[in-house]
Amino acid sequence: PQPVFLSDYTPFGYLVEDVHLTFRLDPQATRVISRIRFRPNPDTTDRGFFLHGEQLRLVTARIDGATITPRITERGLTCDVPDAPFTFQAEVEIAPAANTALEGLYLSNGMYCTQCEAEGFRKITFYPDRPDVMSVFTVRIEGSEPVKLSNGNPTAQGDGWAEWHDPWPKPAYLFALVAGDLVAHADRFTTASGRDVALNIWVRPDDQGKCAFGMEALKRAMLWDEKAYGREYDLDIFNIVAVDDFNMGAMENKGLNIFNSSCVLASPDTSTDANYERIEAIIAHEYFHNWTGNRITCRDWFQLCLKEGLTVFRDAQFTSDIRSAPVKRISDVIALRARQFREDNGPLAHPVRPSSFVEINNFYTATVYEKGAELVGMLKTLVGDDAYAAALDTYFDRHDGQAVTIEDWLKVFEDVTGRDLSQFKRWYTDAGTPRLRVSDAWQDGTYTLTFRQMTPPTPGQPDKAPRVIPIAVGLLNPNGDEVLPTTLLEMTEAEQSFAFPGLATKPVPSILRGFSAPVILERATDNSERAFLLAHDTDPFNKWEAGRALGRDMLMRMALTGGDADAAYLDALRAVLRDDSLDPAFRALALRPPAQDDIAQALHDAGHTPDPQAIYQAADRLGQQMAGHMADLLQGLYQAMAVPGPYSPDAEAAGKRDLQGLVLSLLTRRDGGQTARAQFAAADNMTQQLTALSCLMARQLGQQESQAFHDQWRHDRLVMDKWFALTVAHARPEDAAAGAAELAAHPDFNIRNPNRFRAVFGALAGHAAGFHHASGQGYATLADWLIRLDPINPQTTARMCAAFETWRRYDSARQAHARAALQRILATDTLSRDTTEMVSRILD
Ligand code: B3K
Ligand code: ZN
Repeated sequence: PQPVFLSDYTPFGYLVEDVHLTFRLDPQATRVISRIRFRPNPDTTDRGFFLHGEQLRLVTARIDGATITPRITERGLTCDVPDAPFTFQAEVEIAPAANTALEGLYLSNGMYCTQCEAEGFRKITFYPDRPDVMSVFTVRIEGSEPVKLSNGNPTAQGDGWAEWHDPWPKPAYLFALVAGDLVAHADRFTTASGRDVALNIWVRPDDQGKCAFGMEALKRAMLWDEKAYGREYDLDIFNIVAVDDFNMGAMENKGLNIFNSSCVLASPDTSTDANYERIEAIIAHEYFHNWTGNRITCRDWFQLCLKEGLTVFRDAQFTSDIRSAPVKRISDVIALRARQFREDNGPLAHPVRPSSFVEINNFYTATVYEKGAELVGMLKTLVGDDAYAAALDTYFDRHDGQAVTIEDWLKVFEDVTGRDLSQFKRWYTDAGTPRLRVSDAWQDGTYTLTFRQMTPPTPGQPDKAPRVIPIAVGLLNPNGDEVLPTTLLEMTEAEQSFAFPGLATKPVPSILRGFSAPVILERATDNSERAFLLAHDTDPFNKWEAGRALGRDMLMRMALTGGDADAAYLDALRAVLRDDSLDPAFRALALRPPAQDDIAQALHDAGHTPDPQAIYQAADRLGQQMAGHMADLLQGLYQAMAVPGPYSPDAEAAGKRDLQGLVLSLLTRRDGGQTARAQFAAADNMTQQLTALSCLMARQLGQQESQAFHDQWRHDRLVMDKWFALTVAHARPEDAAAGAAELAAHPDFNIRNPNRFRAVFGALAGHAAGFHHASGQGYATLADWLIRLDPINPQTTARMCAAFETWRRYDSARQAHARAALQRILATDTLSRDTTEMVSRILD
């Protein structure tokens, strides 16, 4: 398959005045009747007329009423058109029931729904399916389903039909249709300017009791966007629909957001604290897209980060505002390192704005989303809060209703601040995580920090020029007092020094506070300085980071030598654990050691070949030694973190339960599972039930509880996903692959449901010692199942191939197993374009 290049962009030769669509719903043979008014685009002289269309059976096509016989290929349709405004009409037939790829119009549990981003609309009808073609849609749905929804406002309905009109011009990727036997959890919201908006969360009747939290989250998000960004909602109705079979989390279709049911349905007895927080964030994220994505959209798919990076940044601000800002920042950096740094350091590395792709669905990545959000955060840090606010106001004013580029975005900041952002733009165009090496000097009362930046080569980009890096720094006196509060250093050279004169004693530096740039900080430092920062840093992120670095280096050493944990480290953790002035959620983050995959990456970066089994054992030893070192504190803390009263998912209660769960995992290493069993039996909420089960299973003590859990929840799909995932996650390394394969034979396993597939095989991929087991069984088993899934659902298959992206870190025997598995996937007959691209890049 041929790649598409950013540099080849040309506008479409025609503008679309408006679109009328009629759907006659039928599982095997839905008719889609379109009437599209085109006129020549004055901005171009290119008059080639091509409409995308895939897997469509054309029944009739007309231009200005006259039947035509267009030329049709696998990718779309061409025909001769007048050099003047004209109307194109088509009737096509599609088969939603046969659509297992979950892209276009498909059926999920008898309910019709759509997913069009990025290029799914072309599986619904012939259309210029590109984001820079924006138009006004009117939709008529005919069918016996009691509820029929589309974008915009409802305009008319009768027996067996409903009509919708969306007044806001939009690209086809934001089109949506839903029809089924649904019930609404309804509410209302009045916007700042007094618009009364009807809000609905549509679900299957059984799920009606799981909507209240999502609705509250939606209203919080609507209010927040008015206050923080001055953005109001712009239709009379906002609908959310929960769908069980969905390739990702959710989709921001105009006025009709469609959600994976796991990202909207919540109840105390079936959802964990983490689920609640994620639901709140995703509802906010999709809602925020109404302005950053929908009103202002992307000119082409290379600009995906324009909407995704900005919207992730906005949802993170929202979560920080309504929960704990330091906890949110720390959690986001943990995720960034685990997913984006890993991606940036392997064969799938690509710029935040890629310059070519084969299948755009393969670029909905941690780099585009999470690193994209970091770039927005760095811009804000560099220009300051007020200029950021002014720039966003200008962006909304200047580009409302347009499909724009990263150049347009940066130009807004340049115009508002007078800054030249050409060097900053490298963050968008150059892949790779910069390494920032720091050294210091102390002379005559002046402390000097010297930084060197270096970005390693990434696929297609051997050499990297220096970037502008905002480095937030503070200085502490050896007694713990802050002598320099957080100060921003702006690094622009490959190597640069910053002097701090007039100090009485040599300070201790706290560098990259708040993680002010997505870089890897390299600094030769000793553990006593880290322990000092863990105890004294006033910046919560760097306080956590100091402990993290200690834990990482120690685990690396333990994995390499088979040795024990440092007593000094255990003492430092003990001090954090008992420090009641610290937020319990922060304490839990500080006590949780780095993930095994992070240790593997760190060992690889340090020039070692990581041994997943040795890392697994080191992590286990550390847990055992932590439990021993803190044994006398555990029962007391376990009791102290109990949250009285009925369950509430608020941040404070969730933080206590998180710390309590961590304490329980240590306690379970000492009391044979007694406390965990009691908690499992008494739990009145999923967080505590699942935590208890997880603690037991981690010690291979939970067979009975696992069975009881299974029997209790076997009729709840979302809870069963947790059970499937936990069963694999807690398998012994040597059993993980076989365990996953065995679960795939469970009567409730369903390869067509992405949540269930991810529960089992995502958990295998996430089981570092199991997936990378020396036998090669982890690789072989995942390959077996990806080969099976590919013809059913290429998107989810391709995404899960990223499990293999770290294969070159390991020893030659493991590499041979991984290569064989990857080559076996690639050799599969009629492998999808999506998976072909991913596996080829990984093997390259
Ligand atoms: N924009 C969608 C993602 C679409 C993914 C297409 N493969 C959800 C989001 O980012 O909000
Ligand atoms: Zn998004």
